[in-house]
Amino acid sequence: MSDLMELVDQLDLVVVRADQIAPKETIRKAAGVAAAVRQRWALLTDRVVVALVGGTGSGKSSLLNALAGRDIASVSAFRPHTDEALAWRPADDPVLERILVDLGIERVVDNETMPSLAILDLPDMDSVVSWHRAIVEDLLPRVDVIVWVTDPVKYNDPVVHREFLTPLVPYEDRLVFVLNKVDQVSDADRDTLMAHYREVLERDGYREPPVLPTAAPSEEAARFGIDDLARFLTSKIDAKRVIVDKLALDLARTAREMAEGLGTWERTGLLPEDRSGRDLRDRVGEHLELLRRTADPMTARLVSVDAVDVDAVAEHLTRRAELGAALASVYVEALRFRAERAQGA
Ligand SMILES: Nc1nc2c(ncn2[C@@H]2O[C@H](COP(=O)(O)OP(=O)(O)OP(=O)(O)O)[C@@H](O)[C@H]2O)c(=O)[nH]1
Ligand SMILES: [Mg+2]
Repeated sequence: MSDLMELVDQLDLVVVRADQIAPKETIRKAAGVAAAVRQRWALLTDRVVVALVGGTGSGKSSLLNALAGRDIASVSAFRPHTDEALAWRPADDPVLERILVDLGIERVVDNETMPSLAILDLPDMDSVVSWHRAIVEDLLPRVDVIVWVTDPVKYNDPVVHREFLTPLVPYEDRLVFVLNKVDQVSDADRDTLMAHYREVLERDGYREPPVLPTAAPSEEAARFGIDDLARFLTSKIDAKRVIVDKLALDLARTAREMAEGLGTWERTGLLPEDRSGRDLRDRVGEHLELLRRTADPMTARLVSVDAVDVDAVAEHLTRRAELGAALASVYVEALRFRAERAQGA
């Protein structure tokens, strides 16, 4: 199972070689993903980090309290409320402790009932408070599983589906959908809403999305579906499979984005492996000559014979194309790795 780490090594190599070729921000981002994949892979056990994510007031903190069976997260009728991530996690678990440190989570409460899970209560993802949103945007790509919490009023919000849920479709195995506050609707309406929510998610692109109804109000007697949610999280999630699949997809997407940023994703006539077999240096020279003849006076001056070092341009393009080829290989191999594992190979 070391193939994925070989791909991380390849991405790291590209990152090192991309200096002066790719924009600094692209390099920084790819290096960050490579490091995160390596870190999570090194701590691959049956431990899972699950995050409660959703709009303000959907009941994330209330759900965490209901799962814990005691008040560990602050709940409020005022919006937005939670302003820092809180982890409910087993004490004395060095693996989870390390993962939470890597995620930068400082507030923790002991979980005595779910030995393999750390459940995070996060601030709202649609916040008017910019740093709430920043916290969620930072953690969302890095946690293992996302419990997407919504309620009977907001589950069909087109902005949320467009901006948050549709882009997460490739990661569908990491997502569980919770329709909270179902105590506010009749049993018949609950079934209709659940069916409609599934339909909306399928329209987004999700295949068979798991949707669970819950009620987590402050009165314990009125709670509903909490045991089912706990059972789903503890027994329906195949930790290693979900995590490895996510890491492979992280790598593939990063490689592709970087190649697109370099302009090598779609082939240009200036790639060294051009079918004509002619020397790249000649082709660069011809390209510049064409520009000189056809360009407006300003551009023509920029590519004048004296100003352009054809060898340097050819070398730059060669290096760029080599990086592009390496990135394409990381992309293809990461997806192949993913597909083979999905088939149980
Ligand atoms: N009736 C009912 N009320 C709920 C339920 N879940 C939460 N609430 C209430 O909804 C309000 C918001 O709950 P919170 O748990 O603070 O919501 P949150 O998603 O953590 O909100 P932020 O921290 O602002 O993102 C509180 O007044 C809760 O008591 C539920 O299932 N049913
Ligand atoms: Mg909250």
